[in-house]
Amino acid sequence: MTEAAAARPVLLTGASGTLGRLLAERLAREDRTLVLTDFVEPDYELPAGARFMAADLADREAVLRLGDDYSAILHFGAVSTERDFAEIFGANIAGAHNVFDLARTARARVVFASSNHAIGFHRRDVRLDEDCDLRPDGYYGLSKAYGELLARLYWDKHGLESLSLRIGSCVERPTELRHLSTWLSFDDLVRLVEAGLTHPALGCRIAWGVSANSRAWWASHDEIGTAVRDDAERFAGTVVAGAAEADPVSARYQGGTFCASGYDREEFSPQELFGWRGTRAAVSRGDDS
Ligand code: 15L
Repeated sequence: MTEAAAARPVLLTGASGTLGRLLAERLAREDRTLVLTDFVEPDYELPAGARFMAADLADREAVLRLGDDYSAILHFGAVSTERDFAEIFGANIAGAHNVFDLARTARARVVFASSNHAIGFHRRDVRLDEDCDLRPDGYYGLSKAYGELLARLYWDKHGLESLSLRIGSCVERPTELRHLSTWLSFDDLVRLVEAGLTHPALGCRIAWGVSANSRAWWASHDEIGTAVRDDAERFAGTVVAGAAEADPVSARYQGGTFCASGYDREEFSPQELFGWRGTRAAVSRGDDS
C-alpha cells in the first residue's frame, strides 16, 4: 500500500460483535483511523479517533452511504451461526455483496472473516490445505463459501485485493476437545488481520484462521497464515468432550455440530467427491492397486 492509501480510514463491519470489539480495541493506532459499523450501537467506549456509523449490511443503500474513502474493509459483520436461509441470505450473502461493492468503489482491500464451516464436511482424520474443496456444512458455511468466491471473482474481474481468513474457533481459550484442533487465539487473530492490512502484495489469498495448534486439521502454507504463534495444546488438560463429541455426525466431521444440524442421510457422506481423482493419481504413479 502507498503511504496515501495507508492514511485513509479502515472500515470495520460487525463492530458491535465480540470479535469486532476486540479488533476495534486492538487495531486502534495513532496513525490509523477506524470507522466502525454495525446495525446496533457498540456497548463499549470507542477507541480514540474512531467513529461509529450504523448500517444494516443487507440494506444496499445504507452500506453504500458509509462512504468511499477507505484503504481497507475488515468484513466481520454477519449472522455468525446456523440460521434459516432467509436470515443468512440478507446479512451474509446480500451483505457480503454490498460490502465488496463498497470496497470496489473505494478501491479498498478486504479482509473477509470466512469460516471453517465453508469446509466443515471434510472428515476429521483428513488434513487440509488452503486449496481444499469447499464443503459447506449448512447455510452459514455456504454464505462463507460464497464470500470466498466473491473475493475471487472481484480479484479476477476487478483486481480487488483480499484476504479470506477461514476462522476456526476464535474464543478466549479452548473449552472443548474440538477446540484443540480449531482454536484461534485472540492474539493470533489480531496478527492475521494486521498482516492483511499491511501486507505489501496481498493479491487474493485464503489463510486458515487457526493458531499453531499441535492437533490442527489445517496445514498453513500461506505466509500470512504461518505467522500465528499460539498452541491450544497447553489447555488440553482442562477441555471437556463437548456437544460435538456426543453425536456421531458431529464427531466425524470438522464442522462438528453444524454438520449434524438438519442432517438426515442414512449413511455418512463419502469423503471423496470426485472418485476419479484417486484413480487418476494411482494411474499416473503406475500403481494399479
Ligand atoms: C464459526 O464460524 C462461528 O461463528 C462460531 O460461532 C463457532 O461455531 C466457530 O465457527 C467454530 O466452528 O467453533
